[in-house]
Amino acid sequence: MIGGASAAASLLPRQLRAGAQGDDQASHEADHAASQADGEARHGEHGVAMAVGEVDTEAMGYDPSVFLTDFDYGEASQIDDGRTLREYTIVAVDQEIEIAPGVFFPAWTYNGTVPGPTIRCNEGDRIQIHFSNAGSHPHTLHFHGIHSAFMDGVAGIGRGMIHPGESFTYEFDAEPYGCHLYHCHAIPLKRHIHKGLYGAFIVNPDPERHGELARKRHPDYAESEEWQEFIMVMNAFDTTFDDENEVYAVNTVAFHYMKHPIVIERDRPVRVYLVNVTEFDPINSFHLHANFFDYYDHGTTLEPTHRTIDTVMQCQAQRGIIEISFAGFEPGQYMFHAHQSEFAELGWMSIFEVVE
Ligand SMILES: [Cu+2]
Repeated sequence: MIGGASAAASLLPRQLRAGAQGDDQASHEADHAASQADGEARHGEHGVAMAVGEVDTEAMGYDPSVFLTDFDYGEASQIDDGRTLREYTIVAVDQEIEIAPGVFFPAWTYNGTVPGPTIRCNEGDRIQIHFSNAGSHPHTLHFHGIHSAFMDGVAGIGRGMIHPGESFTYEFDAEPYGCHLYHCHAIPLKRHIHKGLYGAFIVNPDPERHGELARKRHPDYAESEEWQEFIMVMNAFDTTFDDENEVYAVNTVAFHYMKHPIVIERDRPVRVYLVNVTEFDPINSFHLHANFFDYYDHGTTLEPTHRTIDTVMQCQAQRGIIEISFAGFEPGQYMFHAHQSEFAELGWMSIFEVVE
């Protein structure tokens, strides 16, 4: 967001504006006072400027702390050729969501939440997505992966637009293994994506095809059990509909994992499936404090594409897998955030709480 700050700020609660204008001493002090009155825990003497209060996750029917580890393997059955068929049901619905305390956004959603369900399966599985459009606009489901052109979920190609009231079953084999995504491909694309029609699509590598290294990423193998896995979708919201974002997050709710740090068992490795769907800003990033990590671009390799880095950037729809070890580290809070400071101060800031 460039230049839209003051217009946007007038529509945000005072606390979030204070967070957005951290250099302004008066608002900064007001933020401190409001925060202390609220009994909000502060991080450090100077504090981290962020929205105070809580989003009502129960009313919204979406809790980022639950979403983090909620992988949907669908309804599994066996088909004639011996493979596994996985069926998923996705309904597009218009749904208001709360993205920061008191900040509501009129989203278009898959199954009522932003992001939609994290669809996960094993490489080679047959996938059926039973899609219905109960929303107010035509939508599609466009998966990143290898599949027939007819099933691509793009306006004017194959089955094309699914109009309100219509249904269609998308069907394909899960290829290639990796960390992918799905989203609506209706026109205008930037509006349909930014309104909330996206989710992650994870395909576990098959150890029988790719060897031992694949085992640590496949739930049927003991080597995967020690891993602490999380899905993180970097997203943002244009609350004023001027093609600039006012609120940034991982998994939708600004500062959620600052207020509810992600607990990590120190001596078990961490794997983050990271997806960037941020609209309007060309690049987002993930930066970890006090540690380094390995990165697998698109998740389509079993050897890291970057080793020992502490920051990785992704353009829109880029994604990858981050692997972190805190083994032997001092227990405590390890921050991670977008290294675009503006995004961090407007909500994309989080904490790993590393415990022994
Ligand atoms: Cu759409």
